[in-house]
Amino acid sequence: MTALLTILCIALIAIIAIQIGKVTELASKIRGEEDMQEIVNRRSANYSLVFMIIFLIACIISAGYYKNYMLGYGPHESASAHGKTLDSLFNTTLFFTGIVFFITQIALFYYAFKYRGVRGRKPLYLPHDNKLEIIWTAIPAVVMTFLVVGGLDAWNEVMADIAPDEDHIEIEGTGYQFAWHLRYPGPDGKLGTRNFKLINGTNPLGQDWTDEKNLDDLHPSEVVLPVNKKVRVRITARDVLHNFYLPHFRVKMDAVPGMPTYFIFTPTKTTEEYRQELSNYPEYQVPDPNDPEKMLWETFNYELACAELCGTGHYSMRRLVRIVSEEEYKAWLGQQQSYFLSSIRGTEDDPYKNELLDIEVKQRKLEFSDALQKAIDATDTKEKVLRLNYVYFEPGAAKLTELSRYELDNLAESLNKYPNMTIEVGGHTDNTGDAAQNLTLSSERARAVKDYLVGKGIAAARLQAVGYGQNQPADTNDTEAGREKNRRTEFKILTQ
Ligand SMILES: [Cu+2]
Repeated sequence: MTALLTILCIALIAIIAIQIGKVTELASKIRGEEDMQEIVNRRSANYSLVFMIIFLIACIISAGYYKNYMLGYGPHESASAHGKTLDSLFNTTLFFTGIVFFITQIALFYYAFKYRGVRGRKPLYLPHDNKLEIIWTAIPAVVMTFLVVGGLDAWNEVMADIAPDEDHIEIEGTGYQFAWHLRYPGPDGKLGTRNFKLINGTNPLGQDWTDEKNLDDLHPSEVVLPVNKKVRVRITARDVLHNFYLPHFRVKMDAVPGMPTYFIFTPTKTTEEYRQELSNYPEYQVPDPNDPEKMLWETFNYELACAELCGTGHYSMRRLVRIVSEEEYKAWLGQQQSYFLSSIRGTEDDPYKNELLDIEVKQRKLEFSDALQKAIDATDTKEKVLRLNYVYFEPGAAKLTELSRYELDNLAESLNKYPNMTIEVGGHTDNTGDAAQNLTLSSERARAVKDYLVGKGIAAARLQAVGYGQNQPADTNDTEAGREKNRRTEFKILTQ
């Protein structure tokens, strides 16, 4: 409807213009050509002055009207430390170019008015004027020098790399058609090496799994960063040119295939703080069209975009960015799974198939002490029984596998930590084979665990070894998964 009305208005204006033209033509025939020309000139000159005034006023009003939507003003002051420098640089430039803008617009229209065609007036021909040339070369040159020097200074400050030993987090963003693949270092704080030749369906970044630094790296789906902490973003691309753009932080850097770039910034406002800031402005106290239950300020999120038109799916490169407190960041980081452990471990790309990795040892240790703490705190005797998840035996024998020692060492350590604790080690089998043999095997296996612990210096009196055979299944014996659950070694806390 609006479009139709607009078209109708334009058509009407065109018709009016044509009619005026016709009337003018007719009038000129009656009054004489020259008289008429002068009247037209004066009228056009007046119109252009009116146009200039309306135009300049509209410029000022629209700037005021849209101020709170624009980056750099109102609630959109930079959310990063360096962003303030860039914003003030921008405002300085805007100040000088604004002055020039108004002077040139006013001069342009004023002179068009002043020197309109008047009968008998001779044009002045000005071939060259040294004074004028000097003025309009020297003034811009001086202003430009200040702007460029100031700009260079700001550039050097913003682009300075991390100093050695400076506290920071390093993350990585890799652009591809059409998303960002993010990578965070794991607990070691270091990103592992990459090699483009290793990129395949399961290794999207070409991480070299023989580099231990890669094993704990995370591939999160959103950018989460702690407030007031320096972040160095490594920026790479896998196919075409992309651009890593965080508008609210004034971070923008090309992602170039084959040429890693970087950007360093310090977020200074959490997402929540930014929302609170927005809530002070009436422009954001309106319902969000996408979620009418909430106000616009409540649904605000920082975002990562691609600022390079990189193909048809370019728009889908948007990612959410959350800035949180240090504690929230640590909690979030703790929930993220290492990409190697969750997607590569145990597959044919895993170069460590028959070893236990340091990170796994640490992870299992934590898992064990968490479970033990729960059992110690529990009042129900059923909850005092813990399964030794990583204790295995050679098939049909009571010989512990090599990798079982890690879990047993955790148990031995805990027994040392709680000197009054006594436990019963229980061996269990599934129901395949002879029941009597199963009972013997489970007793021998429980015994093997006890012997191992005694070997680690735990007093034998604190340990009882009992074989339960197939008599206490934990699950059904009808499925392979159930039987696997039934073949187990447990320990029960007797006293603590
Ligand atoms: Cu892109």
